[in-house]
Amino acid sequence: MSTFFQKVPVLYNPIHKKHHPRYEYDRGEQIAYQEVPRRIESALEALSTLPFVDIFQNDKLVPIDFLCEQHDSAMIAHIQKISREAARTPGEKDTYLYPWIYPLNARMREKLLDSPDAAGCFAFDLYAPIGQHTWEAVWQSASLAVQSAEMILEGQTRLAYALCRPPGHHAGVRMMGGYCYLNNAALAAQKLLTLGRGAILDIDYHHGNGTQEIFWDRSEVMFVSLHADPSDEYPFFSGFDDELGGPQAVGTNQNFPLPKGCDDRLYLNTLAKAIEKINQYQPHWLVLSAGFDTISEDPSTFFELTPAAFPKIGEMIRALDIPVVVVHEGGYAVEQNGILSAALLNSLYT
Ligand code: SP5
Ligand code: ZN
Repeated sequence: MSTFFQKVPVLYNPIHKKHHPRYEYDRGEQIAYQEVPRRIESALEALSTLPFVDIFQNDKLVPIDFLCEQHDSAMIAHIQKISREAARTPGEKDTYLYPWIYPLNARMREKLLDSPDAAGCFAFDLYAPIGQHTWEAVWQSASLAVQSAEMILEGQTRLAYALCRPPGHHAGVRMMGGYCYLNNAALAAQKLLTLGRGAILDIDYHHGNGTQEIFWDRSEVMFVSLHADPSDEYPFFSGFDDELGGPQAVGTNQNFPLPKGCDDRLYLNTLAKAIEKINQYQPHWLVLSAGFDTISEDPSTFFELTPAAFPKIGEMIRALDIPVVVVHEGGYAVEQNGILSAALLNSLYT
């Protein structure tokens, strides 16, 4: 093995900056879009200062066919089509098309897909608008996760970090929302299945409903998530502790809902239980859906974690002693993305 790869690869591509919607809607009120480019630039800067890190600008794009193994091809075609449509929209040059009509059954969708206002097809909320550069950003974001997995398959490293933006864990087989379009973690996991069974651990504040859906009835991937209790937090419809997997995969889905106000102590005690579940499953690899919106400073969430929790989270995951792909998810206290991702990666490595 070349000395080149003894460092930890951090995969990045600047195309994400071209995807920057201006607005989101907080119970109908227009506010600034929270999922901003600076989040990933902050993480890039902080990770660059770690002595064991090599930044790779990845330009490879994963084949569309590979994306279609986890996502409905109609949704992939839809994101591409609406991006092209946004580019052609007259008026302001950087238009984002937002859901208007939500089709709730197949017939509604079929008709709406052919309409001039199809942006709501596949959307479950208003958080995933599509602009002229959204498709290229989304495709590259997914590609960063898959290429990170590929580096592990090639034996170049046992730890890699994908600086994905847009994030992915709310995106399902045929649904988008929560700033997510394609499920980066699920796509990395699909690649890693070459090594045998594996686990996805999701530490974002919000339940990874998309990832859960994709692996719901697949026993070869265990999905374990710690998140705010969906009975009073987004996404509200999934993330309850009785969601254990489909008939072919009972027990390979494990949710750990936590109350608002959750502190380091409760969080780390719960993480120990989650990691015990993963250990019992005996996975050959782990994808970590790394969200940083659990921190007390986060403007849109209600946990009370301190930065000191993150090195502990990393140590506990490192003890699994399996290859890890870290996939960047949420985190809206913008500069905390740098501080916390560096603390996490440092503890996963050291
Ligand atoms: C990937 C990810 O973390 N997605 C989260 C999407 C849901 N965000 C909902 C935020 C609602 C809170 N409104 C912001 C209030 C600003 N003070
Ligand atoms: Zn989140």
